Amino acid sequence: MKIVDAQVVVTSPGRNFVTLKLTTDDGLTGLGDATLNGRELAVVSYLTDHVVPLLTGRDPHRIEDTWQYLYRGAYWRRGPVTMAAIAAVDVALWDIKAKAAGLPLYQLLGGASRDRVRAYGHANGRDIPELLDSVRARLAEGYQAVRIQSGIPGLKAVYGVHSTDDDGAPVLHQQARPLVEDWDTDAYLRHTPTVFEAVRAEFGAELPLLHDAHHRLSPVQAARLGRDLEPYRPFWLEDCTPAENQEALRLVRRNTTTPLAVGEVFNTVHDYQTLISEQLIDYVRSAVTHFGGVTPLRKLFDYAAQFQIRSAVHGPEDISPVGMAAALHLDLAVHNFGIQEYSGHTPLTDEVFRHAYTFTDGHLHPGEAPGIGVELDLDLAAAHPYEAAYLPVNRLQDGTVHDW
Ligand code: GCO
Ligand code: MG
Repeated sequence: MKIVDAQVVVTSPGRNFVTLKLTTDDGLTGLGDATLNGRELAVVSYLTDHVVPLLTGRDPHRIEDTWQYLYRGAYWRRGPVTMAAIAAVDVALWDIKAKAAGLPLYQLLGGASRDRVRAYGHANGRDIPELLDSVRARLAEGYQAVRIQSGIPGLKAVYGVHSTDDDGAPVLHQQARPLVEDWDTDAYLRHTPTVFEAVRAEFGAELPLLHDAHHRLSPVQAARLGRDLEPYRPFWLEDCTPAENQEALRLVRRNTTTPLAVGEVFNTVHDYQTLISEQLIDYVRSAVTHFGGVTPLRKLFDYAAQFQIRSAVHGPEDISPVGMAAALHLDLAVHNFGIQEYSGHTPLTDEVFRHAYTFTDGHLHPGEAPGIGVELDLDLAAAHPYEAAYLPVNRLQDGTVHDW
């Protein structure tokens, strides 16, 4: 078999998605997600100008070889743009291989290690009562684990919470110029334990509660938050510090038993080396889409398993249904699965990307369709072209730029 065509598709059915579609001389097709939120066109160029010309004529079955060829062959390794491009090729090749075998991808990864995959959803509110309503809504949808994010008194717009303008109208996060959010770490550290206290008081001790600090804290601030949350038994504290400084997690780890989850901005196993080998974290959270695909993420999970660290594939709305499907096949197959982030996509997105995966009673399943189980409607995709959109930026109240 040979790859005869490679097409890069950009579509915006509500938000931008970049998809690679490979076609073989046998007429098989494979899809891979290459979406890098806010920097989409950089990956489009990487793929179109530098990867697609190398793909035609290659044997699609040689997944490991193609991965190494693109990773080592470029000399300039790693980084989100490179690894999103390689991920798209890798997933598209797995899709083709599984279709050629007539099997859902998880069967090629060793088969199912569980019957279904537990997901967590996002609950957020501008204040605690609004957050409690949001948790209620997630539970009504069937979720059995919830990430909680709350607005902070005195701050107008913070991560994970729908922002409002001065008249109280909602402000979109994705804008043609970055929205400026505001931040005050002391106010956040004071407020967050009260948020957990209120949610526990309303929903009891058993509901798994997660929280994302989105890389905003210093090591000592993160250690304090971890300690202050301990009475409420969080499922995890996510991205508490800017984790490219892996050593920072040592101080956090020494000072709290709150489980730690890290990795949505990581691209290779090297970003995790200290974190895993010193057992400084509990969950690895990279996305298939930003980590070079199924091939390296499977290796990461197997490495992490030796240290009792579990998987938690990053699954925000900016991972397309193609990236989500790939994640679910891995989730079902690996032994050390932890949890899967999932907040679903808009109905229009689900029409552009028709998928076999399902969400029932708070759990996902990748479905039994051969391959990853996603079909791309090219006409509908073309009817919703790219729209420039940036992620927000963050400033302290004196105007200093802070981690978003
Ligand atoms: C998460 C993430 C996302 C990121 C987003 C950036 O935990 O889901 O923090 O919300 O902010 O993926 O593009
Ligand atoms: Mg996060």
